[in-house]
Amino acid sequence: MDTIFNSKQEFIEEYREAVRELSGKKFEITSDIDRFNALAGLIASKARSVSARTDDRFKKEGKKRVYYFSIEFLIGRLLDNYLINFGIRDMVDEALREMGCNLDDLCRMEPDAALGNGGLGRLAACFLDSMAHEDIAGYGNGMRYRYGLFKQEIVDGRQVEVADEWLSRGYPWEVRRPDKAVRIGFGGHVVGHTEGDRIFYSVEGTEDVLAVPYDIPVVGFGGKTVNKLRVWSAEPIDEHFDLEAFNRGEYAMADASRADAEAISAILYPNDAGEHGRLLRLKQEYLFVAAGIRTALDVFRREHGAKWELLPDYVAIHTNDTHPAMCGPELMRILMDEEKLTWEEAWDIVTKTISYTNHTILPEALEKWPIATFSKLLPRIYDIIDEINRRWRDSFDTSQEGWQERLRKTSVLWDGEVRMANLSVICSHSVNGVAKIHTDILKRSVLNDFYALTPEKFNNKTNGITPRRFLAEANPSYSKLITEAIGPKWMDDADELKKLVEFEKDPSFLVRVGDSKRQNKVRLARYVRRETGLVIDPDSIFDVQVKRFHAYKRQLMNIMKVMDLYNRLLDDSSFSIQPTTFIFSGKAASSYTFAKEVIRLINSVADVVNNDSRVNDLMKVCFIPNFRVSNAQLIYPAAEISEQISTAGKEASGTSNMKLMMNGAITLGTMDGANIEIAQLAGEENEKIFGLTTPEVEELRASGNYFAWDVVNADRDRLGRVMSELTDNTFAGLSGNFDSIHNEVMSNNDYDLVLKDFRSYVDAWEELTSSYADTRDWNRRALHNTAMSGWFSSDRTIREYRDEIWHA
Ligand code: 6GP
Repeated sequence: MDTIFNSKQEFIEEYREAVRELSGKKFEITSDIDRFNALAGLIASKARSVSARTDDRFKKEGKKRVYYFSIEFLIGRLLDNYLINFGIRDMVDEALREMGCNLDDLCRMEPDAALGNGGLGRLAACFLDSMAHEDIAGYGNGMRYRYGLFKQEIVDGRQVEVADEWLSRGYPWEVRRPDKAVRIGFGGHVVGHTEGDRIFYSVEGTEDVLAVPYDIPVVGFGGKTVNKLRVWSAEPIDEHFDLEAFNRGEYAMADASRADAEAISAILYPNDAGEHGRLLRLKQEYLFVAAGIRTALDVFRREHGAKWELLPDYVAIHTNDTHPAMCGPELMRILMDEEKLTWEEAWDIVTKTISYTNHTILPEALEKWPIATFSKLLPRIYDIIDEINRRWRDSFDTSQEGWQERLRKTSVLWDGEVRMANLSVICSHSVNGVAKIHTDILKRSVLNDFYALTPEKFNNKTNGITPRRFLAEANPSYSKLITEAIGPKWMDDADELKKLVEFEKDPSFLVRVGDSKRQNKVRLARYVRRETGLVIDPDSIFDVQVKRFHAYKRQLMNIMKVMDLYNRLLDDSSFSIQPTTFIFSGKAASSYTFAKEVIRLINSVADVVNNDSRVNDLMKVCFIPNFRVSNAQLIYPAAEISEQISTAGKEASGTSNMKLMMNGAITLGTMDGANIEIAQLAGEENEKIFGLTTPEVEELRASGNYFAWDVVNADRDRLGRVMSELTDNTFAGLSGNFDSIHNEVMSNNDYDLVLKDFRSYVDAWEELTSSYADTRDWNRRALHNTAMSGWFSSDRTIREYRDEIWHA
């Protein structure tokens, strides 16, 4: 472990000085926000000097550089994480206490940078952590949104979206690099210039904006490697400020070009899937792609000169989903139009450099853009895509049967649209899914025509999570216990967690596992009380489903289970349950009506159940508003049941399932996404699996023999009753009934199979919770889950990317 302070005393002196420099005041009279900004600023400046050293070392070693292109990086707060990764958390904690302040309070001052929606964005952030830990020269390339993902408030049970002004109190981690700004052209027309026997193209008459980078350090655990996340902000090119308009009092008009340019990086689109057709989104995609490619090529040229044929040996460009799909055509454009390579030379380089990860099979998430919009905004990029598509078509062996159908499915241009997933596959040497079953589904169905043509491109990389943030930082009491048992190496190598298996036989250790869980439940209960006023009982089971709201994730099925249990408790005096707190948290895309109605239903059920003294000692329903990285870190450690209940075949991987497992929660789940690998590793006897499997779902759909009404009618007393309660005022007190949900489910013949899986789900829940009374065995299973979770470290995932895709 390299250290950035030689002693506590040295830290205290430097920190005092930093506070004074920033605020002009003596430490004792400064506010927490000044203290936070000074502390983060000090750590950031140390991180930048290590970063400079890291960079020199990489240069000397001739390391291959990996650029991870992602339109989202859901990094959350950094201070605590970086103190842990530098190995100075305890020292700083102690020093601050001596100085009369509290580290946790300062950490809470940090804005929770929400530059992402959910799974895809958080995965990118975990990957940055692991790339630095694995000493890979890995750089994030993304967008600096002025407003992060909206804040969620709950009013009368409804989600209300509020702008997230995360930059309003400054952001001490970033450094603006105007010297590295890149001019980005939109619109205009393509002009050809003849030089000898070749024609070269340029675009004239573009409207340009400036992409200005901000660098955020990425501190790897151990403190030896510090990489960078570079995020781009859009600004006007010159100060087109119209002084005359200003003097006339037309202030908005005077600064119109600034507003137009800045709009590009103003907001993060709040959909985790399926936001297309918006011009501004397309501008975002091109801006961070073109600017990021420029950075990568500048660095390469500095180190290796213009020997472009060496690019694939020294640069890997990874595209996180299809949002950076223009990396291929943009790199082609520069290599041909500026560096004068031929198409064939450039194409060879491009396809050896770029790789692609798919994150979802939902058809609405496979990005498509209208050709008319696309070609107008990016005429040269469009021409290149057109040529890629033409050559793709020409490569087809028309003597093979079925080639027309295959061409239709794999074309980039079809039906007046640009299909970004097909572009991504064609431009890449590697295509991967994010869990075994997901990759199989890509091969077998979503991308099966590509798989038939180039099976060697396809590979699986099961997702992972960083144990530094999601165990060491989020769960200090458990981490301490683990370290006492097996030593601290697990933070470096999560496989070490396996050594915990031995302790499953140690009753006193299991008691301490339970104690730590209880501490975390108390901590969460305090947070819930502070945020919502609701009192929850830390001695009840904490049953947790936290993630984006989406029909296929079936939060609806979960709350219907709660309604069913409530009905039975009221009706049947012989029926009882293990006392449980049903915890939900998550956001819905602002335009996703159904998902928002489910949020309203959960809050409406909570309103009834939590105010009914007949059941309150047995159940409470708790919706935690504004799910984000910081409160997720309080929720995972407190969870005992991990609800992973998506319709089989729909969740590509899931990552909250891994975070919850690592924190000792038992999975109640379907055989979907990474749940399958979790069950394999931990053993099905240590989880609770239920519901239709993927083949069963596919068979049922194909049979045409599924009728939702039959399922409801066959279970009138329970399921039928729950369905009626959506519309009969039982839960209408807060803000009305739920005809919307009833209609959506019935009119789509239960598309997500909520009704179909309902009974097996409730039965599974009852079986699982009835085993809670055996505290010792529950704690053993919890510990076993932690012990077997090491494989889900993103360090393992990243090593696989490094060895099998990036060859870095
Ligand atoms: C998500 C998937 O839904 C989730 O299953 C997976 O764990 C996660 O990506 C990370 O791979 N997908 C997205 O967030 C998304 O926006 C376009 O897909």
